[in-house]
Amino acid sequence: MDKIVQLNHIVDLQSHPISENAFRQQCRESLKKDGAVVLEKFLTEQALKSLCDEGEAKKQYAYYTAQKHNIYISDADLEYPLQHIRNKLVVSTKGCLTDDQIGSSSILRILYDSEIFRSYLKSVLEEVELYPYADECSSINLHYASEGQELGWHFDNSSFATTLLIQKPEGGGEFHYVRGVRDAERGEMNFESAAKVVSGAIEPSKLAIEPGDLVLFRGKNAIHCVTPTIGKTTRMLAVLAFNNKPGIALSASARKTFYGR
Ligand SMILES: O=C(O)CCC(=O)C(=O)O
Ligand SMILES: [Fe+2]
Repeated sequence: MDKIVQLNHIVDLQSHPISENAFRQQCRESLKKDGAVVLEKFLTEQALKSLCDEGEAKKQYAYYTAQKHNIYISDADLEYPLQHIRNKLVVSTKGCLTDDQIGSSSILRILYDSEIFRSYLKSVLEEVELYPYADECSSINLHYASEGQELGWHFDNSSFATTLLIQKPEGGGEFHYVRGVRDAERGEMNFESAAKVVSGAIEPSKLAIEPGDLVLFRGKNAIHCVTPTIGKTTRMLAVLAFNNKPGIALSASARKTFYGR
Protein backbone atom coordinates (compact mmCIF):
# COMPACT_ATOMS: atom_id res chain seq x y z
CA MET A 1 0.00 0.00 0.00
CA ASP A 2 1.12 3.51 -0.78
CA LYS A 3 2.60 5.04 2.37
CA ILE A 4 0.41 8.12 2.48
CA VAL A 5 -2.69 5.96 1.95
CA GLN A 6 -1.55 3.72 4.78
CA LEU A 7 -0.92 6.69 7.07
CA ASN A 8 -4.30 8.09 6.11
CA HIS A 9 -5.91 5.01 7.68
CA ILE A 10 -4.12 5.66 10.95
CA VAL A 11 -4.02 9.43 11.28
CA ASP A 12 -6.79 11.94 10.63
CA LEU A 13 -4.73 13.87 8.10
CA GLN A 14 -7.61 16.19 7.24
CA SER A 15 -7.67 17.65 10.76
CA HIS A 16 -3.91 17.24 11.27
CA PRO A 17 -2.08 17.87 7.99
CA ILE A 18 1.29 16.85 9.43
CA SER A 19 3.13 17.15 6.13
CA GLU A 20 2.19 20.82 5.68
CA ASN A 21 4.65 23.50 6.70
CA ALA A 22 2.04 25.91 8.06
CA PHE A 23 0.65 23.21 10.35
CA ARG A 24 4.13 22.26 11.51
CA GLN A 25 4.92 25.84 12.32
CA GLN A 26 1.73 26.23 14.32
CA CYS A 27 2.62 23.11 16.38
CA ARG A 28 6.19 24.34 16.86
CA GLU A 29 4.93 27.63 18.25
CA SER A 30 2.44 25.95 20.60
CA LEU A 31 5.12 23.63 21.91
CA LYS A 32 7.40 26.58 22.61
CA LYS A 33 4.65 28.56 24.28
CA ASP A 34 2.96 25.80 26.30
CA GLY A 35 5.61 23.08 26.58
CA ALA A 36 3.03 20.61 25.29
CA VAL A 37 0.96 20.08 22.17
CA VAL A 38 -2.21 18.00 22.13
CA LEU A 39 -3.51 16.96 18.72
CA GLU A 40 -7.07 15.95 19.45
CA LYS A 41 -8.43 12.85 17.69
CA PHE A 42 -5.11 12.34 15.94
CA LEU A 43 -5.83 8.64 15.42
CA THR A 44 -8.71 7.59 13.21
CA GLU A 45 -11.51 5.71 14.96
CA GLN A 46 -10.48 2.56 13.14
CA ALA A 47 -6.86 2.87 14.32
CA LEU A 48 -7.90 3.58 17.89
CA LYS A 49 -10.17 0.55 17.94
CA SER A 50 -7.40 -1.65 16.57
CA LEU A 51 -4.94 -0.37 19.21
CA CYS A 52 -7.46 -0.94 21.98
CA ASP A 53 -7.89 -4.53 20.81
CA GLU A 54 -4.13 -5.03 20.53
CA GLY A 55 -3.62 -3.57 24.00
CA GLU A 56 -6.28 -5.79 25.57
CA ALA A 57 -4.96 -8.89 23.78
CA LYS A 58 -1.38 -8.30 24.96
CA LYS A 59 -2.13 -7.10 28.48
CA GLN A 60 -1.24 -10.47 29.96
CA TYR A 61 2.32 -10.20 28.59
CA ALA A 62 3.05 -6.83 30.19
CA TYR A 63 5.70 -6.58 32.89
CA TYR A 64 4.31 -5.08 36.10
CA THR A 65 6.51 -3.13 38.48
CA ALA A 66 6.06 -1.14 41.64
CA GLN A 67 9.09 1.08 41.72
CA LYS A 68 10.38 3.63 44.13
CA HIS A 69 12.44 6.29 42.45
CA ASN A 70 13.47 9.88 43.01
CA ILE A 71 12.03 12.58 40.77
CA TYR A 72 15.19 12.58 38.64
CA ILE A 73 14.94 8.79 38.08
CA SER A 74 18.60 8.53 39.01
CA ASP A 75 20.75 7.09 41.78
CA ALA A 76 20.70 8.87 45.13
CA ASP A 77 23.16 11.72 45.70
CA LEU A 78 24.49 11.19 49.19
CA GLU A 79 25.67 14.79 49.38
CA TYR A 80 22.02 15.40 50.35
CA PRO A 81 19.93 13.83 53.10
CA LEU A 82 17.65 10.97 52.04
CA GLN A 83 14.54 13.04 52.72
CA HIS A 84 15.83 15.94 50.59
CA ILE A 85 13.92 16.38 47.33
CA ARG A 86 17.05 15.25 45.45
CA ASN A 87 16.67 11.79 46.99
CA LYS A 88 13.09 11.63 48.19
CA LEU A 89 11.36 8.54 46.83
CA VAL A 90 8.05 8.50 45.00
CA VAL A 91 6.20 5.44 43.73
CA SER A 92 5.34 4.35 40.20
CA THR A 93 3.25 1.28 39.55
CA LYS A 94 2.47 0.24 36.04
CA GLY A 95 2.57 -2.52 33.48
CA CYS A 96 4.65 -2.16 30.36
CA LEU A 97 4.88 -3.86 26.99
CA THR A 98 8.22 -3.26 25.28
CA ASP A 99 9.19 -2.58 21.68
CA ASP A 100 10.04 -6.20 20.92
CA GLN A 101 6.52 -7.20 21.99
CA ILE A 102 4.90 -4.83 19.51
CA GLY A 103 4.39 -6.62 16.21
CA SER A 104 5.64 -5.42 12.83
CA SER A 105 2.07 -4.94 11.63
CA SER A 106 1.01 -2.92 14.67
CA ILE A 107 -0.29 0.55 13.97
CA LEU A 108 2.18 1.84 16.53
CA ARG A 109 5.07 0.45 14.49
CA ILE A 110 3.73 1.78 11.21
CA LEU A 111 3.36 5.24 12.77
CA TYR A 112 6.75 5.06 14.47
CA ASP A 113 8.45 4.12 11.19
CA SER A 114 6.48 6.55 9.04
CA GLU A 115 8.77 9.03 7.28
CA ILE A 116 6.07 11.66 7.19
CA PHE A 117 5.44 11.37 10.93
CA ARG A 118 9.13 11.49 11.73
CA SER A 119 9.69 14.47 9.49
CA TYR A 120 6.76 16.22 11.24
CA LEU A 121 8.33 15.51 14.66
CA LYS A 122 11.75 16.73 13.52
CA SER A 123 10.25 19.93 12.26
CA VAL A 124 8.16 20.61 15.39
CA LEU A 125 10.95 19.67 17.79
CA GLU A 126 13.57 21.44 15.66
CA GLU A 127 15.80 18.39 15.54
CA VAL A 128 18.05 17.60 12.58
CA GLU A 129 17.53 13.87 12.97
CA LEU A 130 15.58 11.51 15.23
CA TYR A 131 16.70 7.98 15.95
CA PRO A 132 15.12 4.95 17.60
CA TYR A 133 16.70 3.56 20.76
CA ALA A 134 19.56 1.17 20.11
CA ASP A 135 18.10 -1.43 22.49
CA GLU A 136 15.21 -3.74 21.68
CA CYS A 137 12.93 -2.50 24.47
CA SER A 138 12.65 1.24 24.60
CA SER A 139 11.43 2.76 21.33
CA ILE A 140 7.75 1.83 21.50
CA ASN A 141 6.16 1.10 24.88
CA LEU A 142 2.58 0.43 25.81
CA HIS A 143 1.80 1.36 29.41
CA TYR A 144 -1.04 -0.11 31.46
CA ALA A 145 -2.30 1.44 34.68
CA SER A 146 -5.05 -0.60 36.29
CA GLU A 147 -7.02 0.48 39.35
CA GLY A 148 -4.77 2.25 41.86
CA GLN A 149 -1.72 2.31 39.59
CA GLU A 150 0.02 5.62 38.97
CA LEU A 151 3.17 7.34 37.78
CA GLY A 152 4.97 9.30 40.48
CA TRP A 153 6.38 12.80 39.98
CA HIS A 154 9.45 12.79 37.74
CA PHE A 155 11.47 14.52 35.06
CA ASP A 156 12.12 12.51 31.90
CA ASN A 157 15.64 11.62 30.91
CA SER A 158 14.80 12.13 27.26
CA SER A 159 14.20 15.68 26.11
CA PHE A 160 10.71 15.00 24.83
CA ALA A 161 8.05 12.33 24.67
CA THR A 162 5.35 11.47 22.22
CA THR A 163 2.32 9.73 23.67
CA LEU A 164 -0.99 8.40 22.45
CA LEU A 165 -3.77 7.73 24.93
CA ILE A 166 -5.44 4.47 23.90
CA GLN A 167 -7.91 3.94 26.73
CA LYS A 168 -9.01 6.33 29.44
CA PRO A 169 -10.07 5.10 32.88
CA GLU A 170 -13.39 6.05 34.50
CA GLY A 171 -11.54 8.35 36.87
CA GLY A 172 -8.00 9.42 37.73
CA GLY A 173 -5.18 8.76 35.26
CA GLU A 174 -4.74 12.52 34.87
CA PHE A 175 -1.53 13.99 33.55
CA HIS A 176 -0.33 16.78 35.86
CA TYR A 177 2.70 18.94 35.15
CA VAL A 178 4.57 22.08 36.05
CA ARG A 179 6.71 23.66 33.35
CA GLY A 180 10.24 24.89 33.56
CA VAL A 181 10.97 23.65 37.07
CA ARG A 182 14.54 22.73 36.32
CA ASP A 183 17.05 23.63 33.63
CA ALA A 184 18.96 20.41 33.07
CA GLU A 185 21.16 21.92 30.37
CA ARG A 186 22.40 24.60 32.75
CA GLY A 187 22.58 22.21 35.71
CA GLU A 188 19.94 24.28 37.55
CA MET A 189 18.03 21.80 39.73
CA ASN A 190 15.64 24.24 41.40
CA PHE A 191 15.09 21.92 44.37
CA GLU A 192 12.86 24.45 46.08
CA SER A 193 10.17 24.53 43.39
CA ALA A 194 10.41 20.78 42.77
CA ALA A 195 9.84 20.14 46.48
CA LYS A 196 6.82 22.45 46.47
CA VAL A 197 5.28 20.60 43.54
CA VAL A 198 5.77 17.21 45.18
CA SER A 199 4.39 18.42 48.54
CA GLY A 200 1.36 19.96 46.83
CA ALA A 201 2.27 23.57 47.67
CA ILE A 202 2.40 24.41 43.95
CA GLU A 203 -0.75 23.63 41.99
CA PRO A 204 0.13 21.76 38.76
CA SER A 205 -1.42 22.25 35.32
CA LYS A 206 -3.59 19.42 34.03
CA LEU A 207 -3.53 18.20 30.48
CA ALA A 208 -6.98 17.24 29.20
CA ILE A 209 -6.45 14.24 26.95
CA GLU A 210 -8.88 11.83 25.36
CA PRO A 211 -8.28 8.48 23.66
CA GLY A 212 -6.82 8.96 20.20
CA ASP A 213 -5.08 12.24 21.09
CA LEU A 214 -1.38 12.68 20.34
CA VAL A 215 0.67 14.55 22.93
CA LEU A 216 4.10 16.09 22.37
CA PHE A 217 5.67 17.03 25.63
CA ARG A 218 9.03 18.34 26.80
CA GLY A 219 9.45 16.39 30.01
CA LYS A 220 13.11 16.99 30.78
CA ASN A 221 12.55 20.26 32.59
CA ALA A 222 8.83 19.96 33.29
CA ILE A 223 8.04 17.82 36.32
CA HIS A 224 5.02 15.59 35.73
CA CYS A 225 3.01 12.68 37.10
CA VAL A 226 -0.05 10.60 36.30
CA THR A 227 -2.62 10.25 39.10
CA PRO A 228 -3.87 6.78 40.18
CA THR A 229 -6.45 5.07 38.00
CA ILE A 230 -9.92 4.95 39.53
CA GLY A 231 -12.31 2.19 38.46
CA LYS A 232 -12.05 -1.05 36.53
CA THR A 233 -11.07 0.35 33.15
CA THR A 234 -7.31 0.20 32.67
CA ARG A 235 -5.54 3.31 31.40
CA MET A 236 -3.58 2.36 28.26
CA LEU A 237 -1.05 4.75 26.80
CA ALA A 238 1.54 4.31 24.07
CA VAL A 239 4.89 6.08 24.27
CA LEU A 240 6.85 6.60 21.06
CA ALA A 241 10.40 7.50 22.08
CA PHE A 242 13.11 8.98 19.86
CA ASN A 243 16.59 10.33 20.45
CA ASN A 244 18.44 13.13 18.73
CA LYS A 245 21.62 11.01 18.65
CA PRO A 246 22.10 7.50 17.28
CA GLY A 247 23.16 4.54 19.40
CA ILE A 248 21.41 5.51 22.66
CA ALA A 249 20.42 2.50 24.74
CA LEU A 250 19.09 2.18 28.27
CA SER A 251 21.67 0.76 30.62
CA ALA A 252 21.29 -2.91 31.58
CA SER A 253 20.27 -1.88 35.11
CA ALA A 254 17.66 0.62 33.88
CA ARG A 255 16.25 -2.04 31.55
CA LYS A 256 16.05 -4.48 34.41
CA THR A 257 14.24 -1.91 36.57
CA PHE A 258 11.76 -0.76 33.93
CA TYR A 259 11.21 -3.90 31.92
CA GLY A 260 12.30 -6.72 34.23
CA ARG A 261 15.02 -8.07 31.92
O1 LIG B 1 1.43 8.23 30.98
C1 LIG B 1 1.64 9.38 30.60
O2 LIG B 1 0.71 10.11 30.19
C2 LIG B 1 3.01 9.97 30.67
C3 LIG B 1 4.08 8.93 30.66
C4 LIG B 1 5.39 9.49 31.16
O3 LIG B 1 5.48 10.53 31.73
C5 LIG B 1 6.62 8.70 30.95
O4 LIG B 1 6.55 7.58 30.43
O5 LIG B 1 7.71 9.20 31.31
FE1 LIG C 1 7.52 11.11 31.96
